[in-house]
Amino acid sequence: MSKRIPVIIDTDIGDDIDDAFALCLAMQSPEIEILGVTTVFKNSRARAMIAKRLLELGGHPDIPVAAGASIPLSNPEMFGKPVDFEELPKSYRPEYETGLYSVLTGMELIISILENSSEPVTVVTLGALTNIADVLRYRPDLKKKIRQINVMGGAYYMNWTEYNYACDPEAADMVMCSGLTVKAVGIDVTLHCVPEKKWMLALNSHTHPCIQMLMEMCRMWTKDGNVCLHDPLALWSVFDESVLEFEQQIYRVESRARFTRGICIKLSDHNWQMPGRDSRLYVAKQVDAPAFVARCMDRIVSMGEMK
Ligand SMILES: [Ca+2]
Repeated sequence: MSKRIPVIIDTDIGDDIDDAFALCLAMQSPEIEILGVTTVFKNSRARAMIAKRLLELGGHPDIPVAAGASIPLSNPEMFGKPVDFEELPKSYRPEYETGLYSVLTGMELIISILENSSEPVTVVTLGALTNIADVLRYRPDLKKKIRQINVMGGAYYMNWTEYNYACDPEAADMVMCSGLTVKAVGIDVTLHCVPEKKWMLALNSHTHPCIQMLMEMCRMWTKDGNVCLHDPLALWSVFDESVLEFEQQIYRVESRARFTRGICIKLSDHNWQMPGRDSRLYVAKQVDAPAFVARCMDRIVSMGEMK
């Protein structure tokens, strides 16, 4: 098989369950090599513990995990309310503590991986973009070591302030303006990616310890068992764009307004006179949700099977 794509996964695992699904999908995807996992937003230490435990149970104790920025660049409140940056994630349990995560910060781990990689690395962001913005601020010379950034974040075709961008609008805007190739899947497409009940039943009766932890986390997050595969779609887009239609556009993330901090504004239109063809931002316009959900869930339920 062809060479694997080196990736760093930056995640706010521990609240919405889709990050844990994305990590399981990553472990089940031979197209990629996970060089490291970093965590972001609010209690990033607890998030690192969760990620480390899930990777261990999935058979990858060797993948380094580092706790990244808990606090955004400049965002003391979200949706008009203050944020408790030390709050534990909803699907955290003390049993997940292994103590084996990296002594480096998230930013340091990303820098170290980029410095030591012989080829450009793909960064996949599944939460606020604070860690990546910090890397770009402190080590702009390492841009050349980033192949592209695959982002779950934003809403591009509907009027909605998406959560990851609302967590840290300044960081999201910095990544948009970085000049790096950014492939963004927004919530307007990921909302369509809901697994049918048969997949959840298969996971509920699964015997693999990693899947059992995934479902334990799932029950702590949602009472009704509803899951939406936002983050797994961003991960999937790293190695297979056939289920997506991307559009080259210019967007900026609003950071100065009172009610719309974190909202995406399209600038590649006739008013702003910025042609999208000059942009290196590609936003997902369509997804073949049935095809993606089936392929993604098939990989996750196959965990532990002999290949
Ligand atoms: Ca996430």
